Amino acid sequence: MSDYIKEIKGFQLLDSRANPTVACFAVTNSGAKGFAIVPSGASTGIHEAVELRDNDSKKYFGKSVNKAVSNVNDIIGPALTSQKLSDINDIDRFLINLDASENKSNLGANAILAVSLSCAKALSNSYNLPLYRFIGGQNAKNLPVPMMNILNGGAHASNNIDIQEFMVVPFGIESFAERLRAGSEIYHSLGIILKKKGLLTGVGDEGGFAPSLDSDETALDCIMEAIESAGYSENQIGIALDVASSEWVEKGSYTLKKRGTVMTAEQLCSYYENLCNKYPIMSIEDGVGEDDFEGWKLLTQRLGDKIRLVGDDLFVTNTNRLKEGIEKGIANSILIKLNQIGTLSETLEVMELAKKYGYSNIVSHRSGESEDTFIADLAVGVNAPFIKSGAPCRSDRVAKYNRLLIIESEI
Ligand code: 2PG
Ligand code: MG
Repeated sequence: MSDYIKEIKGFQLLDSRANPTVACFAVTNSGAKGFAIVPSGASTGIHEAVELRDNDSKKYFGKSVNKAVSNVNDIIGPALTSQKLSDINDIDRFLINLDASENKSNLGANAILAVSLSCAKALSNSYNLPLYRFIGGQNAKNLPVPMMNILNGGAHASNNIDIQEFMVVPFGIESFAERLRAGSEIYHSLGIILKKKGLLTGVGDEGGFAPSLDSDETALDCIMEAIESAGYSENQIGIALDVASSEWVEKGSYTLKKRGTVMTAEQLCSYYENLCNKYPIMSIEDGVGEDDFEGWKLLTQRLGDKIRLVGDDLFVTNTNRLKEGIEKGIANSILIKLNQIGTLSETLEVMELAKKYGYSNIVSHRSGESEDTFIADLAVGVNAPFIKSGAPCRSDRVAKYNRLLIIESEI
């Protein structure tokens, strides 16, 4: 008889922002173990699966997750282990049915995901397989190109920059190790440049520098200078932006809060077109708001055949949302975040759908992270072309990149 999940134990741990998060330890009948810590977002999409928080203002400013942890220990654990399940798809289906809500609001997507991921790891250990092989079998062979967020703004930093993420993308470099080296050298060069200009080199939530600057375009100028001074060219390094514009939506238009600029979707599209003409931008994420389908149509018409238009808050790793997007012909790439949907199987399902319709999959961390490296194996398991895991700085971000270095040496 194949191995099955015998034991589940949930914990409340801390994430990289000193906020509580759910972790889970799973053990199989043969004694194979798996452990997972779930991440948490700051600029979350309104259509994401529900992250259960206690809202008890006396603890962790309302952010404790004791209820989600007790859902793991008192409800999910006893129910799941009595089933003796040995297949991750069956486990995830069981979890979805046990919760029985549309958006995992009963048990909490954080509780469910901790169980799903720890069970996947325990089962892969039981088969003696690296996680990426457990996920992708013999097909898993490509290392992703990292999108490294070296300058932080928006909801991830307390500077005056409205765009949330400025990422360098070493698309023209062969190995993962050399891509990471490029990211690290550009990151250090940027630090030196900012220091020379008398600017602050403290970092934001994802490890990128978080200086206050004259304009968001000045951030791009500094990054271009850093790429050049580190000795790289536009044939090797592109730029990706996550503008996270759902954060700007206000009364039918967009207010870039930090500078107080108000724009329509049409003006935003022109703004991006100008940026694309001036800088080697290869990708823009959440260029317009999560429910602004007209804006998305316009953006896709104007830039869809030139660069990647990535739906994060737009698609929230949800098959139904992606289907709707495909029907409407909007965007051409999808950001993949396990905790937006809440199980591994549903995440793999949406990635399969994206692949089928020519949307690129970009596996992503959250701004609140931990030492958990699941997304590195996920990216390799499905041969995702890109992974976004912050700057090559701070252990919560670097852990994923280091895991990819190890996988590269194995493959
Ligand atoms: C994003 C993410 C990760 P958050 O918007 O893409 O970079 O941020 O986890 O805060 O939603
Ligand atoms: Mg985003």
